[in-house]
Amino acid sequence: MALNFKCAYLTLLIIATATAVDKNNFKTCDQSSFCRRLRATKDGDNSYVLNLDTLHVSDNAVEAELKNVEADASFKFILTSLSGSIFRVFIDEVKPLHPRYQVQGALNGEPQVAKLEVLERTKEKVTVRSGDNKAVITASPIKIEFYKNDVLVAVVNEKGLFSMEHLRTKTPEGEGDADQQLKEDPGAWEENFKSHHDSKPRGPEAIGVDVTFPGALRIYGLPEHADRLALRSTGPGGLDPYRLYNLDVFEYEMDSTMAVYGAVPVVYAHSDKNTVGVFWHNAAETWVDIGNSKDTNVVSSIVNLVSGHKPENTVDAHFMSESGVFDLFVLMGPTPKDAVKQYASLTGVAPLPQYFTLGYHQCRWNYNDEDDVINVVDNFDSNDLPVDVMWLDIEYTDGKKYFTWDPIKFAHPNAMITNLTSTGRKLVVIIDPHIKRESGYFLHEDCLANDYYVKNKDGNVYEGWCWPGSSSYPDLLDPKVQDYYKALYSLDKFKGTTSDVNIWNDMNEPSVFNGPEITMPKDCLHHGGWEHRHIHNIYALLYTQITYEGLLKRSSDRRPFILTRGHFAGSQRFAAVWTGDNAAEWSHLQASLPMCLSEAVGGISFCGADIGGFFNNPDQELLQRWYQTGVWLPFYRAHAHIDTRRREPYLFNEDVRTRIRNALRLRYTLLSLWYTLFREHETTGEPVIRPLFYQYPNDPNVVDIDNEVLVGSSILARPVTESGVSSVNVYLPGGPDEFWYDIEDFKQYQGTGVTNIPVTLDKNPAFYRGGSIVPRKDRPRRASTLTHHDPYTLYVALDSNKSASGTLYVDDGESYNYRNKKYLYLHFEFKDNTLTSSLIDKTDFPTDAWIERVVILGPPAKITKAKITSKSLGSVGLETSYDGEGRSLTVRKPGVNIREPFTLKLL
Ligand code: NBV
Repeated sequence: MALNFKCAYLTLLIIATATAVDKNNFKTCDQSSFCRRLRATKDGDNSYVLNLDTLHVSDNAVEAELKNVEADASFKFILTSLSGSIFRVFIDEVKPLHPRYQVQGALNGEPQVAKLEVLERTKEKVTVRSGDNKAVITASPIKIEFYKNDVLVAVVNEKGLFSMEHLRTKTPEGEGDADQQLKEDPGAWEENFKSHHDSKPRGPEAIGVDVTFPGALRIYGLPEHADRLALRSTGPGGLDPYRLYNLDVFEYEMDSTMAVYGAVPVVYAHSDKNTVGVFWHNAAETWVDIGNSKDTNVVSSIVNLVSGHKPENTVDAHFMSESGVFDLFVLMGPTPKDAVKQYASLTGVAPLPQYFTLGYHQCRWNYNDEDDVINVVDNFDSNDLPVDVMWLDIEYTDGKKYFTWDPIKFAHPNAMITNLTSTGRKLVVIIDPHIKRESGYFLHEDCLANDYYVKNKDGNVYEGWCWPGSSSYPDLLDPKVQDYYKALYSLDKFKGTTSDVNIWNDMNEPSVFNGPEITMPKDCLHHGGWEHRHIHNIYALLYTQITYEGLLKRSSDRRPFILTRGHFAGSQRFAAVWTGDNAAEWSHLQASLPMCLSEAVGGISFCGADIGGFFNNPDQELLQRWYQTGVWLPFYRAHAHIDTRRREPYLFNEDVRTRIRNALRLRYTLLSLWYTLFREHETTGEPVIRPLFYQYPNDPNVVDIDNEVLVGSSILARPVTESGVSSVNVYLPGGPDEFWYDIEDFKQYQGTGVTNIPVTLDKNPAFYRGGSIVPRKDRPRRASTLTHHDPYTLYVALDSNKSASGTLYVDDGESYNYRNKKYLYLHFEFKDNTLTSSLIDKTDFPTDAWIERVVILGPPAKITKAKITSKSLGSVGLETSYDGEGRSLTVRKPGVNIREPFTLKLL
């Protein structure tokens, strides 16, 4: 056993220091029997027919029997109208041999239904309407067309790729089975991959369907992939389908459709006229083929160019899952904002995080001991580098036994934490799901004694290899396990911790070093008799939900902070995500933007990438650029592999240190903007960071741009992610009337497209949008927790009408008091040379924070002074001054507490 463990560990270290993914460890579609089968379905080859004689209409839904006429299998079809412009199509077998799995936990409660009426009904078709949405259901073969304002926007099963393999009993040689493909597929009833055997006790049970989006130019979504934001065309002979199967992929490769740690099965098909989304609610292994007519019609586009005829572009997605019921949501848009909000209405939003979580996080595998942790913070302080959070990776534990501390290196966790928190900092520690099978380890003993572990196919406790050696895994589907596990976070159980300790959930795909594709065998068994294959993609979701509820139980008035690697639709309700084990390479820095933008439209705004790159050592240029780029992603954490050189920013020469300090300071000046955006995300579902297509949906030129990121709607950043460049092209959207102001020198640009911006190592282009008001805290501090009473500077970036508006959200930054109206939500408006501040909600929050400056960009000419009027100040004259080039006008010391509504007039 010990020898085995050593071997596994050594293999892992070898893999861990390799430079490229070992593709042999992971399946291609061709190596997966169900993907092969469904992908081979021929267009139009469809034997599924709705029996409209059985149609039943209710206030919100239509139901009918669906038949596979070749196989004589019966299904129940339900189309429901949901509030907020969403349709749901649900199909299950009428009398399945075994129940088919319906996903738990991704939806944020049962969706609200909406009224639906039948407009027309014939033998072949039923047309239903809900608001300005229409669905036309054709019976033979089944097809559903979706119309927004009478424009066709999506068709389910246009190509006839719908397939739902009904559960069946195995007969010798597939005798009597009408499905030829199944008869011929050697992997249908059991399957091998490398040395792994999948016993498939229920046999084939795959489902698939195509959705076509007429008129769409691009399709986005399906995080997580290390790929561009706009999904590329895949197909037999070309790229493998985008794969959604949470996997621990070492040194994942760029520009790839391979699965990595997370799986969010939502897509948005977008054109400059319309956006429509599809959420494929399925927790099993899923592959999605993408088609875009722009990639396939090369010949016809040449012909069309000559003839002057421009056919409509079309994209399509072919969803293929190994098991489960058919449960598909159509998000009717019509704008990206609508569709993303519709998705949020189904799967939920991220609750407002604690303020400090938006500051800078310092991590490494590993900080060696308690002194190391404290020294790092001291060094940050003595170098004037802000940091909010220190992180501990797996080596803090006693022999990789989670919920314990190394008795020598971390013998006094309480003292260490007190030391840390006395400087305003927090701690995050890692907790992984694999449990060391060591007698005497309380967690293992409890799980064994209470039958809490996942079982193998024979019903015995499943054993796999992970960091601690031989390990077993909690069966998260079992409510008893959930309760038990939640309680582990209480302060009397997880000794040495305090309410200032937050949690990092890693390896929760789950990662199993000796398992098929480094994960759990699909025929492992969970509570309720479900096989792992049915629930694989929600294991991480359940794990973080338990952590979240555990932390809430532990400290009921602190908003939990959790970082998770594995994730699924709905994970945003519990945790932030990061892009896992990236590498210190420029391509990985570049990928951090599309990867997080894709997560953001997939509902998961709180995303970041390891600053510096996890594997290998970044050179100084890359490291600096990474710190500068990370400023613009919601989660800002540096992290490094155990084999890398130490790279805390204070270890570099003064030039490098200064640039990193400037990046960190810039981030800290903008924390109130990030915080306001997170609050607005919680109330509206709008993503905190946004791709250009989201904010400028009518501009067809932005559909492929994914090296720029919008922070809310007010800042556009185009980080420098290339080495050795002296200028970068920035696409500034919005047209000639949209102004953009460089955030450093306030130079004004028009939104007329590509602009070349000179850069140095100190410069990372970012712009305020004219028309926005951005509140900042410009006084440098050591940690965000020390800034609560600091004054604000309002940056008022004027649009072409010389007006602007913005918001600011303020509360105590940590508790739930904000849910009892203890907050301030302010609206700022500038027009007719007057800035006003008012409360949006009738709430209050005591604060000493005041406004120390107003900086107006693109200011009116000839202003000589200003006057502020408020209840407590009365009317007070203020000094103003233009900067040298007249790009900005500063109003000094308005001095008003932000709680107070005021009017500030330029004179
Ligand atoms: O816990 C060690 C690492 C962690 O530092 C990293 O961030 C995770 O993504 N963990 C993976 C385990 C294995 C890394 C090779």
